Amino acid sequence: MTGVVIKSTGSWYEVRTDSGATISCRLRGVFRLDETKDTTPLTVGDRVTVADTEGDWMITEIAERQNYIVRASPKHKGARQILAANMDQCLLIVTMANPRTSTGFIDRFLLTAEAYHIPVHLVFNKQDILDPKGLKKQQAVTEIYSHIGYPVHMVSTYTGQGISELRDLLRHKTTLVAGHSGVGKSSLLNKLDPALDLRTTDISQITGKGMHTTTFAEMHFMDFGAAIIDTPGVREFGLMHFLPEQISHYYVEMREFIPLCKFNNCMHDNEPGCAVKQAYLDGKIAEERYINYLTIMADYKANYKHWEE
Ligand SMILES: Nc1nc2c(ncn2[C@@H]2O[C@H](COP(=O)(O)OP(=O)(O)O)[C@@H](O)[C@H]2O)c(=O)[nH]1
Ligand SMILES: [Mg+2]
Ligand SMILES: [Zn+2]
Repeated sequence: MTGVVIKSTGSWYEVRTDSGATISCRLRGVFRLDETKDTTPLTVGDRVTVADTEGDWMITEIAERQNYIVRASPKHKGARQILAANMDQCLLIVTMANPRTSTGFIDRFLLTAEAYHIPVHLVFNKQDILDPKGLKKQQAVTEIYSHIGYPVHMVSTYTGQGISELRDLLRHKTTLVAGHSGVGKSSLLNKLDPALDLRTTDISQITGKGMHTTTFAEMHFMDFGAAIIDTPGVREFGLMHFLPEQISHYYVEMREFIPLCKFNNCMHDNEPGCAVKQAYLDGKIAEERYINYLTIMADYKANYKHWEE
């Protein structure tokens, strides 16, 4: 029988079979001996084959992944944790207020998703609380992203704005839902399908750092025919395994200019003859995106040696 891993708690895995049953499985011992630096050989979204062995369900085969996302393992230095696999797309939920998502966070997320070949839609939640100033800021931010090809959606789980369009976007697909704590991910999923009944956290109790109400990634099936992966830990998502000079290639609007730089190892900072910086100076690359790029670069430069350990 085949199915998909919908939850992993370490030694047990919940698998939803293709016939729609949910079963608890163990992983056959041999898979634990793998030579990668992954902390777990199996992740939510993995396609598996299961067999009934002496009354226990065993996972006997893992299909090759179409794609996956990783983060640095919070527990084991130098190891990586695969957060999810086999996604068709990703929804990054952001808010312009209460809490405000920074474009720096959005840009880090987008470049990582580019590297893993996962299309991203930006969902701006909490439309109901934006004052005129907030709306103006949102207008500026959404223009930056839609201009470079990322679809943007304005929604409110309170008023229902944009919810039916989101259902159309998710139907018949597997979608990773990401975003900081407090932006309304759980509320949004409940709004899309109230039967999910996920726990939400009152905004006044959200303290910021280290605040996660979801401990393990989990796949949910919605009544209108959508599979959703809800995952914690996007704060650290993807901050590894890239070399600083790769980053600009994952900045979609920089790609056309990179080959025009004078030096082929150009980092697009202060090198002479840099076509990317020139594009920014000419207004062809948004200032906020370029500034964030420099910050992200500096960060990677400071850290990448550590990832190679
Ligand atoms: N004003 C407003 N608040 C929202 C909206 N969606 C969610 N919230 C609130 O935001 C807080 C965090 O929601 P939650 O779904 O737990 O966020 P999560 O941490 O991303 O899963 C809760 O207090 C929700 O009631 C919205 O569309 N508008
Ligand atoms: Mg939540
Ligand atoms: Zn350059």
